[in-house]
Amino acid sequence: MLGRRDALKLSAAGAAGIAVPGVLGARSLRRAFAAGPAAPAFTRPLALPRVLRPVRRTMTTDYYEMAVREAETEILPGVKTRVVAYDGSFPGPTIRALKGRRVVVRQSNDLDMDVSTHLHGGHVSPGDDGHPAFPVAPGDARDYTYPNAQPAATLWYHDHVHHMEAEMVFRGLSGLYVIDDPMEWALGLPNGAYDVPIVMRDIHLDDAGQIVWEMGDFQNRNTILVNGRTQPYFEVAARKYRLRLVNGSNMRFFNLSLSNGGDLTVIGGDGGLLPAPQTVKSVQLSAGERADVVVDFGAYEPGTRIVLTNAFGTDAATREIMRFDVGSPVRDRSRVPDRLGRTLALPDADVTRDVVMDFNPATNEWTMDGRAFDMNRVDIKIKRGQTEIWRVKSDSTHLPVPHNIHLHGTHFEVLDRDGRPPAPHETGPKDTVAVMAGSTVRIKVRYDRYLGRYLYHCHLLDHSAMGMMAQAEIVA
Ligand SMILES: [Cu+2]
Repeated sequence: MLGRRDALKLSAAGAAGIAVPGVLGARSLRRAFAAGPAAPAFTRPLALPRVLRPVRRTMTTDYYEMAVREAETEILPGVKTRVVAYDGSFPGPTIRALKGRRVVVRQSNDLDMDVSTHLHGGHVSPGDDGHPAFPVAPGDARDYTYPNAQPAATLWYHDHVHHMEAEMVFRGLSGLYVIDDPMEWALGLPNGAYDVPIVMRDIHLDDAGQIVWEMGDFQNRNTILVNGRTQPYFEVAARKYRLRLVNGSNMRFFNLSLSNGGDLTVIGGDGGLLPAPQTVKSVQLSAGERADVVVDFGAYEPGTRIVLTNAFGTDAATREIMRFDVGSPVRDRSRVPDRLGRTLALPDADVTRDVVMDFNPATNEWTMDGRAFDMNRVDIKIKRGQTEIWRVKSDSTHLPVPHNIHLHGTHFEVLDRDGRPPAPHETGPKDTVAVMAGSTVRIKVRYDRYLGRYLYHCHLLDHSAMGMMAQAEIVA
């Protein structure tokens, strides 16, 4: 947490045009800014992103097409907000893939600038990973091939174009990508209409309801959206639901709980199902992280209203994310078995390396191991199949702010955080993990698929766009 002096320092940095970092709990700083336009809470129903239909199916492959273009959406009731959107949808359309069945997405670019689409959490070849070295030029298109040879999981796709990813994601370029698995269906978890995406993000709107983009402008992003709308309500039957919680913010961390103190049963994390369900009272998600939770609304009386609460919020608009309105009981045959997925079960590590995330006050750049990103530079070479332990440290000497780390191309195990065990939602395969100011998270990593270059970076996108990114080359 920041003290007042730190907040003042950050305030000065902001005035000087420096990328102001995302700050948890900087209440004194936040109060200095006026809130944006607001809609009354819980007046509109939860919107569900539309599910994209394949344009063609073969024995092995589902083919999709979408265009990146400008569009208008109704974030606030009755107000048209200009966004940049996949296929004109905000958030982008959902792709539901099947494990073991290939997906090819043709992304065409109707903007007047480059784009590059990354499937976050997907195990895909370096050429299909949305690396900024392979952008799609205006008027062009690119086919991205996703093998889906990985466990069922809640993934998301978003823009990763060089230096502009933070702005483009902020303006709307992200969407859900869910890998389903018939083996998972056999577990009996809530599915169909009871499997619901909850994609949360913050945004800064001006008085006319238009997006205000400024790098590092965390303290003004005080409007929270769920599936693209402010503070929706969701009428649920009195039964179990699977909620796919996704933090699609650029920088904001959420600490989520139910306002009635009810249980959240975490069943999955970034990389798919946890080994076993974990019943908790709260789940903390940094930008880019996901957690699948089951909530049994059958435990509550019809008519009960439960707010999904963010303990990191500083006012009603940032604390009260959405509301569940419990309706009548319905037959519920779903269950949460005691055993779900698997750990990566990686062997003992061959190599240990340190990764240090820091800020360089001389250049105003965010750095990984003292350097800002250069896409023509390989920062580390890793032998394919080798198990490594990374000690990832958020160095708080220059700016005491939280970061996280996201690895492209593989999953990792979270070993510990400052010597303490990982949080319940961190007990399965992960691709993104929070690294709080001054703390060190140890992860165990193995790249065992493709050779080539993969990014690793802070997923506070205003940080990665300002240098906090590096690349590993996987070698034979
Ligand atoms: Cu960061």
